[in-house]
Amino acid sequence: MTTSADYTEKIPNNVDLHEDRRLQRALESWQPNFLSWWESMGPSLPTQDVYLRTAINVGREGWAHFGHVAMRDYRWGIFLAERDPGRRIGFGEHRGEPPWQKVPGEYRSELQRLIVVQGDTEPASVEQQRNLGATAPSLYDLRNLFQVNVEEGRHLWAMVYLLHAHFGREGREEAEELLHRNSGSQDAPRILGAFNEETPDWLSFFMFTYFTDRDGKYQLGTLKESAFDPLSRTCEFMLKEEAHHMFVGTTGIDRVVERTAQLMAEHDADEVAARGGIPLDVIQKYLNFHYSVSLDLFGGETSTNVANYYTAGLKGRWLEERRRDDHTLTSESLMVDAVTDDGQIGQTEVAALVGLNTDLRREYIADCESGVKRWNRILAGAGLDLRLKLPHVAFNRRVGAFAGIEVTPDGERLSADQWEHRQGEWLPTEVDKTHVRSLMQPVHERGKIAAWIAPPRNGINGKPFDYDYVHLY
Ligand code: BYC
Repeated sequence: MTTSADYTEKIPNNVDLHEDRRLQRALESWQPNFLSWWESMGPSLPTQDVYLRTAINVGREGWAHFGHVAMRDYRWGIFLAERDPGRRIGFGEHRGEPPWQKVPGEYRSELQRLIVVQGDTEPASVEQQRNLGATAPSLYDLRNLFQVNVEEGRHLWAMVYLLHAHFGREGREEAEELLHRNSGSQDAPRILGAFNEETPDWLSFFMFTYFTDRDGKYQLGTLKESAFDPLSRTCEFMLKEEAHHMFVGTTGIDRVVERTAQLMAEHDADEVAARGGIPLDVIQKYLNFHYSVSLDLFGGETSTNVANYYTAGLKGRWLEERRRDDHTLTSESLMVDAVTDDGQIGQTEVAALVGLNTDLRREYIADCESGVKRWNRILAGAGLDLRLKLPHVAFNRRVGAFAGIEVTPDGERLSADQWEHRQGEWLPTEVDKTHVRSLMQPVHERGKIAAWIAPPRNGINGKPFDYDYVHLY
């Protein structure tokens, strides 16, 4: 295996695909199906070409090439991070043993399930973002959207490679299914909740890339620890690409908040909408929505699935090697969020193994706080007293311990009736969404930007903001 990609092949790869003709043929027969999915479910705005990065090397430096490419000619490829010959399994009952290069029979179905769930999210996000090009606030943003889209397409390739290479006929069938399920479909929806929600406007897109892509970061981080070495190495490289997706979300929300703060400081909080900005309370409602549906992506507060995954060595913890414990957790306990017997929100002590979804969700929440701090610094810098905040962990949850209760963003219990009447105070209403959508007028002119968002500080890859990032027809 080499670190650099072979681009002479039909499917660029660094896994010596040409040495396994059967696998190569199987993937080459999946390729046209992927391309026809991309044509029908991928970005709907026609473009001549886009200034995109393409992965060329999995090493630390110089891993990507930037240039204008027609999106249908993008070279989606298969790249695994370099193999570490000294690697040992870091947790669970196989701790200390060499990692597996093949799938052990006893863990086959669990591993396949994890890979399918991960793979399902990638094309789902492309489908959700399909129509955003038509309303991009600038060519810079348009290019970033397409960069995210092509890389989510590549992440699908990453999972499909594992399914084809290691899971035989069932794996090939699952790879087909990944192209047949669709976000929001009645008959064949995507597997996880957040991936069937709409991303109808750019505020949603930035919130999605901040909060939902960040779930991706944490889930990939746990799969990077996996004893199944090909999965670990795939996820390691995906995380590298993922960083840009979260950058798009973080700085996107920065720029929306900056523009709103500017309008509030110059005029009056009530005048933001009239002057073409997005009111801060609407930004807060979008944040509440995307954060809460992303919390659901971590599964239940307690889960026997996650205990089994960990013990078997399939899915570790975030930064497993930095944890100061025995990495098997058989005699540890953990406090997890729960609704107590008297109906109060509290905590309960459980075996650490079954609480691992909570452990990961907590890491994620701490990371989300850092974004809120940034955005509040922007508000403070504009001389404003108002602040954004993350809602309570039990707010608007549909999965886990809080699925059956309703609370305010401050964590106050509500009856179902009260929730029904008051949810519009905290989640985007039709009026809010219609207003945000009305602002989404495309700005496809070089160097120009929509009025509801501030321009970025820097362009991409050292290019200026007014670079011709996308050539439209
Ligand atoms: N919606 O035992 P539990 C990304 C299911 S994002 C619907 O508590 P577990 C990306 C669950 O599957 C990262 N169903 O859950 C971001 C289980 O069903 P089964 C994606 C849900 O198994 C942006 C049942 O409920 N990667 O990469 O401990 C753009 C009981 O649940 C949901 C992964 O998620 C939900 N929200 O944990 C592009 C990693 N939550 O098995 C890409 C792989 C739970 O009983 N997946 N359920 O039929 C996993 O590790 C786990 O499957 C989960 C759930 C963390 C998702």
